[in-house]
Amino acid sequence: MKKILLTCLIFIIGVTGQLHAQEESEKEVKYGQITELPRQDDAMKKWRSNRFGQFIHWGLYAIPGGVWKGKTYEYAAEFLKSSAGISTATWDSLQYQFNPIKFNAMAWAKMAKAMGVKYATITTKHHEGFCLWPSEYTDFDIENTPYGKDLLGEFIEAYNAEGIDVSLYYSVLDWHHPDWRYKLNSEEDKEAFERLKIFTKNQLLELLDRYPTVKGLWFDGTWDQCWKDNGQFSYELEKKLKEKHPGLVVNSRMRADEYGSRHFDSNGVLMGDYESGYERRLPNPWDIEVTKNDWECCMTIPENQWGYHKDWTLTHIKTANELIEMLVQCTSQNGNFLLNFGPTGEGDFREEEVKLAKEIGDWMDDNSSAIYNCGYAGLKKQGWGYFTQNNDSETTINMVVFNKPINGKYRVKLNKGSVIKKAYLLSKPDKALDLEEISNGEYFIEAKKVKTKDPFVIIIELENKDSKKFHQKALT
Ligand code: FHN
Repeated sequence: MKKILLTCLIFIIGVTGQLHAQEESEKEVKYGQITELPRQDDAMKKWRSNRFGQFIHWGLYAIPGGVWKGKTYEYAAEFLKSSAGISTATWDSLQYQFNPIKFNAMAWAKMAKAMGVKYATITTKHHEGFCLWPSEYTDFDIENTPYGKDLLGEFIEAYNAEGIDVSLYYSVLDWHHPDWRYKLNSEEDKEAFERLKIFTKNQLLELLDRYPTVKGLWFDGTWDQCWKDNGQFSYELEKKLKEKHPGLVVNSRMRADEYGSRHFDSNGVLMGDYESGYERRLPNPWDIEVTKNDWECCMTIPENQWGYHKDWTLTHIKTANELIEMLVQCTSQNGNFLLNFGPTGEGDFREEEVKLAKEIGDWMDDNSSAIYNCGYAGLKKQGWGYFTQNNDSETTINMVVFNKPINGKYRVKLNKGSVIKKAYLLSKPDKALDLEEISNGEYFIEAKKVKTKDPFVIIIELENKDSKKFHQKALT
């Protein structure tokens, strides 16, 4: 009897201690998450079903393209101003050279459509501070260039005409603006930054006023202490923007809470509407935790070039199949894939980008049913590739294959109780593949005669409703 009492006492002390520790670690966060996640409104469901987007980094940095006074700087071309130690006055004078005579918004939009993207995110203003739209809050904008016209408006109209949603990238960090401060070390700094905050808010409201069809805002340049010290401001700004533009989708980079915690608040709660920390990297493909939130990976084709760089021989250039695998992995883990293109100063794309867009588009033509409106299938990833599942189906599962097993037999471990009715190649729906049941819900699917050297899709149709919902609240 004494032993039981002692055990109970130890248990109670342990649990109380844990609860106390948890309460201790939980902070009171006033300026954290605004919208309960995952959002289930139509705008977010459309964002989620899009899966594949085109990122466009375009600004004055496209003119020198990583080369200054005959010297090539290997770092990211949009950072040439700092890489080459160029004065703001000299850099800003590039504005008077910006005349992208080859820019054809409709041609860009048709290339994007053929590639298979459902959305595009374009830099309205990168860190240099130059605005691709005629802003009433600065002369450092497209209106004061030889081009002169509303380039951003042309882009949005052309992409929307092709059925592609447009989101706007906006850098809070602004090298041009005299009131930008990295840290607020003095009263003067604080007064200056208050002016910068008003400027930022005015420009964002201006963008939403001018371009009512945009679907989202993609914030960047929010890593400095000045912004981290302004959690209440970014909280109230997100609320204001969302009140003004119902359905607006905002990335997690916009926010810091009142303790300076970014992306996730000080209690680990995601801010914004989706996590946008996966930049030029992907999660572990076996990671299930990541499937619980909406998220997006933004990716460059070279190792680290967002803006146009004249020399692409400096690093590895990703192949179409590498990029397709990243898109499929994102989809398999409930994420979106935003692939970056850096147009030249004249307004066209380098031939490598055009070629990749075509190759990816050719694959999407045959296989996009495993991408659009698809997500995590609630199944453990296997060595041959990735499972995806259409959010509107519980009995059809996609297997996107990147690694053919030497015996031509694909092991699939479904949820207990799942029974395969039939399996077939997406490219040959009338030819059922041989099945061998290994155990409850585990099978070999035999596909020995697949000749293609590209990734391909096997479709599994189940007898019964799939039980993926047991794993997680579906993000549909
Ligand atoms: O410094 C920028 C960079 O130029 C690029 O815009 C990327 C895109 O995610 N964001 C910043 C680096 O994190």
